[in-house]
Amino acid sequence: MTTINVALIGQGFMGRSHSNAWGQVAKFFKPPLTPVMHAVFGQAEENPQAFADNWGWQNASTDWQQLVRSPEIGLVDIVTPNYMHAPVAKAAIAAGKPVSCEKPIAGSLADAREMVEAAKAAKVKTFVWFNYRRCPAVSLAHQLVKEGKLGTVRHVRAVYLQDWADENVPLLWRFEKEWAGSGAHGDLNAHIIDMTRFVTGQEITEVTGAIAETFIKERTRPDGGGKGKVTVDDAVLFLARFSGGAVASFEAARQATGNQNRNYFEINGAKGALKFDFERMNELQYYDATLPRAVQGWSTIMCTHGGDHPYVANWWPDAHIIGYEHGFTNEAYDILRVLAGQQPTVPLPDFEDAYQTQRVLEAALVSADQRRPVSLEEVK
Ligand code: NAI
Ligand code: SOE
Repeated sequence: MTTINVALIGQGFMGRSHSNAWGQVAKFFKPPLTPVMHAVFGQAEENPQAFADNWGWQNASTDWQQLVRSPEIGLVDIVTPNYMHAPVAKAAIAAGKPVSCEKPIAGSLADAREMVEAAKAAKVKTFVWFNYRRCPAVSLAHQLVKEGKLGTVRHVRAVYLQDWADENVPLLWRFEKEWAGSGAHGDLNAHIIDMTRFVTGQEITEVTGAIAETFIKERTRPDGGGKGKVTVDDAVLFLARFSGGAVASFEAARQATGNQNRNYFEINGAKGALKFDFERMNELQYYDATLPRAVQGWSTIMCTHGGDHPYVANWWPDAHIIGYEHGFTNEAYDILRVLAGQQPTVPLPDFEDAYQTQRVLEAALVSADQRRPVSLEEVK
């Protein structure tokens, strides 16, 4: 059996979801490489040994620099705050290791560019955890557009709305530019930019009309050191054009009361339309406009049939639905396939691909700041 030793860098929310994925993947899939949960990094005060014991990591470390250089490690998996993605990735790449990194690829466009260049120069494989591509319903949407079921795509409408960030939430790293790069924008718009690029198979060529707002300007420091300034957005909205001629709107928000995790897109083409809402993640809505008008209407596809829908054959029987964590396990499977020289089940974003999403994020910030349309050609 061929194995690969994984080092996980970080042990927060994504540390838990990735630990679950690496632990589950070989039980449900037959990956060409079997991951060994070799070591996890955490800060000393987080007690990495307890995390390792709970999740099945063989070793715990408080020194990520040493860990990513260790000759025993075959894949470095990064789940730290955004501004740590670049230093960890570059150190791992310098040591010749493949890297899988959480989204957004980096806190800034400059960091993202350096990561892409380092990976190209070292010829190492890279991956970015845009996990929602691996919801079977989103994978199916990608396939339907590719098969031409929508015809020419004319409208793309995407929102990622959450409501967790009221005044009582402390000044987490997510609210500081130094750590996060941006707020709801890099956190949530990154996902819907990636998903709509993936589903349409097109690139965004222009961003215009962007608005960024920070509603809650100060928050209590988690260490009890009084109030600190919020230096990122709470909400960013923008309009865009896709390379195939479609017009698009995007909205990310953290205080959109009533929307707990509404990751939603709607795509309207000349021959049909699609709707996806993560809060009903096993379903894809499809409208076939080639049917006689008398019988046209939205149909709800339960994306749980192993014969037709990606990944689900490895999970449960029809309509025994899957959840949030399965997207990560599906992604771990595809990472292992690519590392073994095989094709992923559906396209898997690498650093270069995630850099294109980062360019769109950057274009929207420039548009909001300078109140003007921004061509993606300007954003290198
Ligand atoms: P978190 O705050 O829960 O955990 C971050 C971890 O990074 C900490 O537990 C710690 O181990 C490490 N860390 C934090 N500060 C550090 C420092 N100063 N030095 C060294 N290590 C440090 O964050 P979360 O939610 O796990 O986010 C991590 C990354 O995953 C972010 O890039 C975020 O955007 C991404 N993310 C992606 C999601 C997805 O749906 N794909 C969902 C949630 C987060
Ligand atoms: C918090 O806003 C968060 O966990 C994001 O960081 C993720 O990327 C998103 O998928 C869910 O919400």
